[in-house]
Amino acid sequence: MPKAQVIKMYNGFYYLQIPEKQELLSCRLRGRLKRHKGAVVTGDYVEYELLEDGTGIIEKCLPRKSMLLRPAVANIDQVLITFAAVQPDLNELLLNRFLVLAEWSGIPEIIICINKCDLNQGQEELLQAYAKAGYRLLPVSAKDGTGLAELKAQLAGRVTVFAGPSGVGKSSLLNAVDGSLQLATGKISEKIKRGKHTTRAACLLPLAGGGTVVDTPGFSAAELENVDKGQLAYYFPEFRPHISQCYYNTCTHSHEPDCAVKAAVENGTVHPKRYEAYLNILQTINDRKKVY
Ligand SMILES: Nc1nc2c(ncn2[C@@H]2O[C@H](COP(=O)(O)OP(=O)(O)OP(=O)(O)O)[C@@H](O)[C@H]2O)c(=O)[nH]1
Ligand SMILES: [Mg+2]
Ligand SMILES: [Zn+2]
Repeated sequence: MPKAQVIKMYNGFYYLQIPEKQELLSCRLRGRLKRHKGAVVTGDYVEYELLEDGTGIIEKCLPRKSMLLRPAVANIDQVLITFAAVQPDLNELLLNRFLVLAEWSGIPEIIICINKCDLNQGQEELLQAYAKAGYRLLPVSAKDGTGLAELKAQLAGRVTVFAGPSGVGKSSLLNAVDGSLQLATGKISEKIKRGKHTTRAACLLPLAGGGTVVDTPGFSAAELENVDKGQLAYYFPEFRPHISQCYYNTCTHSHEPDCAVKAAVENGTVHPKRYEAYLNILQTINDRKKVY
């Protein structure tokens, strides 16, 4: 059976890139694959059959190298968590939640990209907590070109997902990196100061300079329904060296005495903002447990 990669999925259709063909092949899923959500997502390699009407049917999903849940994209090397310095304002709780989601997914490389630096360059102090946690920060501007050379170098030879809220400039950045992409972009709403969800589906795009990028629709929430509260601390990479030093091996690093994570916050090894984000997310997980 022939194999191909899912470049895009939209409205129940899956679009495959067929080697040597320009046009994408639009496919449906075989019935048994429809039964569980996420059986096939953008980025998956699949086996398919060609039908007489020129469309295809996906029979099987091949094993994945990696999988990001939101946006749902498989077989990626890195995720660029993209926010804007302003317009829309940087939402740090959402940033932290998204970092947890990416860590939980086991994406090998997680980078924080801050766009619209032409409008505000005073974000460095605010972002120190994340640099201290070990994340690479990329300040860029699709408008004046700041940081685009670094961004290009980071994208070369890899498969990268651009993820982040609507209106932060994911599509604009991709257009700035490779002018041949010509992705649609949309203005920020004057009234609600948010993006207008211009990009509607995650789509794999080959870059002129080598590498593949995935432009994705903006999101305004990061659901952590699969994150186990006992594992949460591991998704804060700078907490990891301390976790085994806590007195209780079931320590949740919140109210317990002799907690090595809290000690690391007190002695300045862990940034207090990240610890607060941890407590906040732990609380939402606890509340969720009570509901069910
Ligand atoms: N000043 C400034 N504006 C920018 C920059 N990058 C993008 N914009 C503007 O921000 C708005 C939103 O850009 P998009 O690229 O559509 O944002 P997006 O993240 O793709 O949004 P969705 O597709 O809705 O998720 C547009 O009006 C862009 O012109 C930048 O670096 N500086
Ligand atoms: Mg977009
Ligand atoms: Zn602890």
